[in-house]
Amino acid sequence: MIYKKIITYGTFDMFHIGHLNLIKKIKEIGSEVIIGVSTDEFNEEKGKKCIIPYEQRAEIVRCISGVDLVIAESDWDQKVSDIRKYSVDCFVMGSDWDGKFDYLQDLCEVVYLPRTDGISTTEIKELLKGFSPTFKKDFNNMFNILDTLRQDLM
Ligand code: C2G
Repeated sequence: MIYKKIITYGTFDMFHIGHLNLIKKIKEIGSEVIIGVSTDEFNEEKGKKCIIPYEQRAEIVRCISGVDLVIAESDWDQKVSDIRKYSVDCFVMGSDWDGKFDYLQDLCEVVYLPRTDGISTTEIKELLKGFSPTFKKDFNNMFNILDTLRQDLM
């Protein structure tokens, strides 16, 4: 292991393989893993509306093997005190945050790991919008019409 204690932060809404891949990569380089999960209120501040409430998002992350501690992330500025409080020697984020937390380099190593392409909570939400109840009803109606036409042609 390269680092004793690693900390990272995130919303982890609609938990997906991109989140898991990051946590797995963190586990490969750190003995102890602390994860700050953004509260619902902090997410509003980030301009994000969560689908899954904080308690459930935190519980999912807490139950991932290799995650040693989950803390609430309630504001942008708590990272400095968290790094000191937990004697963290490495702060990690996915590469979409590249450079954004370099100011923490005075306190610990700052590492940006490659994010997983092709998946994001935003994309999942967009996909789900397409499966609204009316969409399903319209799809079934269309399917029935096509089936009737097929039978007429037989
Ligand atoms: N991530 C990833 N690959 C994806 C999606 C996300 O590696 N396909 C990473 C992000 O780079 C981040 C972590 O997973 O490091 C959590 O992502 P989000 O839940 O989207 O968190 P975010 O909204 O970026 O909040 O103070 C930091 C913020 O709380 C980060």
